Amino acid sequence: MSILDIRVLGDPILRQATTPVAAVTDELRKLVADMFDTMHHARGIGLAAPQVGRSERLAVVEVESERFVLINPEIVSREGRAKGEEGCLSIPDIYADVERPKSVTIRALDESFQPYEIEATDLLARCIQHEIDHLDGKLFLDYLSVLKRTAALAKWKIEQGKYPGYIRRVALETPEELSEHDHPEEEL
Ligand code: K1U
Ligand code: ZN
Repeated sequence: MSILDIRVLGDPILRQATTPVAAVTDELRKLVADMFDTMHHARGIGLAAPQVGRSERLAVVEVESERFVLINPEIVSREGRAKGEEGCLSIPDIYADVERPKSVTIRALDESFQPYEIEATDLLARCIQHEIDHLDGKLFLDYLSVLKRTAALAKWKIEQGKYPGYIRRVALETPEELSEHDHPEEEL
């Protein structure tokens, strides 16, 4: 198992579109396992390939012990609207409410390259949409009002000094540093 470094806001890879996965190889299977390990270690509920410096259209999600490997995912339908708090492992310590569809149906391939479809709601739907956004070079900050985005970027300007080269070495973060990310002092 390997804990991968996480790219943070400012790394151009987070703004680039990804490339569809053509086949599942042993290397891809190892990447998926490492992404789950990295997500667990960083105490996240999702992680997309660009966040670990990769350009494949691939993400992992685990919400309430339900885990999904999303290869080449697409949203096929959306329903309702809901506001909820979001954070991002690539923008540590910044949290904000984001409005998105409450439920989505998605189609993707699993780790065995088998197609599946799921209908997700609430936090699972939010997390899946957040991860698919990563695969399209989009971040949750893009949904904020100019005022809230400006406040978030001002806070990030201070925070980003902790991440030289836009790299967050989660494997080296202390338990105290990891739990600091879990407790937002204030939401934007
Ligand atoms: O992709 C990522 O950056 C992971 C991100 C996923 C996510 C969290 C919350 C809403 C939508 C998507 C995280 O796991 S951030 C850390 C986290 O566990 C969390 C933060 C706020 C609310 C709930 C969970
Ligand atoms: Zn994110």
